Amino acid sequence: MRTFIAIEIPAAIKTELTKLQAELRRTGADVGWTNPNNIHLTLRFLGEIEEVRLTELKRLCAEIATQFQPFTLRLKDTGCFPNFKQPRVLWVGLAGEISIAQELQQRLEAGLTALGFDPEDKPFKPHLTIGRVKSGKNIRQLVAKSDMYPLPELSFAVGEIVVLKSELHPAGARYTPQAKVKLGD
Ligand code: 2AM
Repeated sequence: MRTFIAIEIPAAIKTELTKLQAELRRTGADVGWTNPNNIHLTLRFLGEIEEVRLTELKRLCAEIATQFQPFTLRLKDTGCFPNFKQPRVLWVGLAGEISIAQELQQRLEAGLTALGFDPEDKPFKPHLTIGRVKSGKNIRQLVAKSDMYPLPELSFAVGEIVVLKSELHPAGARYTPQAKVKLGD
């Protein structure tokens, strides 16, 4: 089962990101836009795991969730991976109590390693992926418009973490929550 651990974002934020996507679409760039309902903050991508491991994964998330109180994040800026010259992934960055998200991610990482999962080799870069660039068509316009876009600094409360199953379909990914654990419980 393809699995990851994430923070879900509220509908008001998705609405704002949909407006950003609509604006960037107008550049005519060749981008696979993330379905706004699928936009989330990934804390840890696990890839394929055996379904039996889900129980220990849920237990770990529940245990770590007790160590945190709800916190606040806000939309910050737009950007892309790996760089502006060759954008592949378009994202919206986050600010606010980001150090708490980082701490949460680090404790998850330590717990996952203790459970025998392979360590993550990439540094944690908190972001919301809004689209994936498919070709070089109109990328200059895309990057310029994304850079100039007046993104409102909307805040949202983070109150839980979610274990999600990811199924890849030609029409797009389908993410199904397997467990939701509230912070502070
Ligand atoms: P992304 O937001 O940067 O695309 C589900 O696929 C989630 O896990 C996505 O949010 C994706 O990040 C993240 N993820 C991290 N590493 C991944 C990988 N190697 N393959 C697929 N998704 C990955």
